[in-house]
Amino acid sequence: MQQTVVFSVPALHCDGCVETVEHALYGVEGVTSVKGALDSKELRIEFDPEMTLADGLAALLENLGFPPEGLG
Ligand SMILES: [Cu+2]
Repeated sequence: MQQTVVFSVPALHCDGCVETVEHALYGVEGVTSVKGALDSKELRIEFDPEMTLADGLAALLENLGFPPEGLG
């Protein structure tokens, strides 16, 4: 099974930011696709919900300094 979550991440300012979060998220077991969009400041993540959860992905982003908006 596959689940998609789209986070609004205002701290995504440049390609370097996108690369940082993509690299970190691809390191999470269960994450199969990460797409960051600078224009909309959105991060679309596809993952296997049996291996990881959206809450955990949000926490990881927060720890990286890219907190998703409208959560917690
Ligand atoms: Cu940046």
